[in-house]
Amino acid sequence: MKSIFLGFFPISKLSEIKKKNSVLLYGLPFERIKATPGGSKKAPDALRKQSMEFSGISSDFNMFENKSDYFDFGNIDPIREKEKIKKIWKKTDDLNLRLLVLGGDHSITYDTLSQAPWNEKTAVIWLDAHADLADEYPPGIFYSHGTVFTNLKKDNNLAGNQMLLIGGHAYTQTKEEFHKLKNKEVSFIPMHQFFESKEESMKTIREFVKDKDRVFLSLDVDSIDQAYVPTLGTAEPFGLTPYLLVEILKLILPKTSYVDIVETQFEKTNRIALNFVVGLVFKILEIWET
Ligand SMILES: [Mn+2]
Repeated sequence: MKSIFLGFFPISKLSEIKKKNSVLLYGLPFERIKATPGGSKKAPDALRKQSMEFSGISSDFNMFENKSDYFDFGNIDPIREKEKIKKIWKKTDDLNLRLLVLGGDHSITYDTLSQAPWNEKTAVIWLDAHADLADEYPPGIFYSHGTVFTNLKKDNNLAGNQMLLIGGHAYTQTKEEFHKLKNKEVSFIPMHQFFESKEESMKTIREFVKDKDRVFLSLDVDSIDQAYVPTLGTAEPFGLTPYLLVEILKLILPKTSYVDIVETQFEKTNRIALNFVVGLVFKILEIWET
C-alpha cells in the first residue's frame, strides 16, 4: 500500500479486523465516464497524503485515544474487485463495522450500495448540488455519476420515503430530474429551505431518520458552497456552509454505518467568479419568475 490515512492501521485482509464497531476506510479511485475536468479518481490517495499534514487531534477530539479501531483497506477497483465489496458488506454485518468510502466520482455509490443489505427500513440520504436522478447522463449512458439514484431506486425497488436528497441547487440539471423532484419521486429538502426555516428542515431530517433502522449517507462535495471548496471541478454557488453540514451530520450519523465522500476534485481551476455570476443570473431569473 502506497499511503494510508492518518491514524488508520493498514490492512490487506478483512480477517485482520477483530473488534466490533471498527471503522473501515477504503478508496474507490474510479471515474466511470470522462467528465470535465475529472480528477476525482486521484482523490483517495491525495486525501491520504494530505491527512499527514494534520495531527488528528483538536481541543475536543483525539483520534488516537478513541474507543474504535480504524483500518485502511487501501483502494478497490469497483469493476474487477466486485467480490471484495460484497465481502466488506458481509464483514460489516458480522462486526457492525462503520464504513468510510472515498470516491471516485458519484457513480461509485452505485457500486457500493447496490450490494448493500436493503429492506424497507433502510434509507439513503445524499447531499448533492445535483439530484443525480437522470435516466441517461450523458445521453446514451445509463450508468454514470448523473444516474446513480435513478439506478439505485430502480434496481432495489426503493420507495420515495427511503430516499432523501438534501441540496439540489445547481443549475446544470436535466428536465427529467426537475420533474422527478416536483413529482416527489424521492424525498427532498432544497438548499434554500434551510435558510427560510432551518427548524422545519432539521425536523424533516430528524423524522426521516427516526423510523429507519439503517441510513446510508452519500456526500457529494459539490453540496458545499464553492466559497468553501473553490478548487472543485463542479463547484456550485448557493450551497451548504460547513457548519450547517456539521449540524445535518449530527442528525444523520447516529443511524449511519456507511458514508461515502465523492467527487473530490482538487485540481486548481480559475472558474469561480464566472461560476458564481452565472449562478447569480439564474437566481435573479428565478426570483423574478416567482
Ligand atoms: Mn453527485
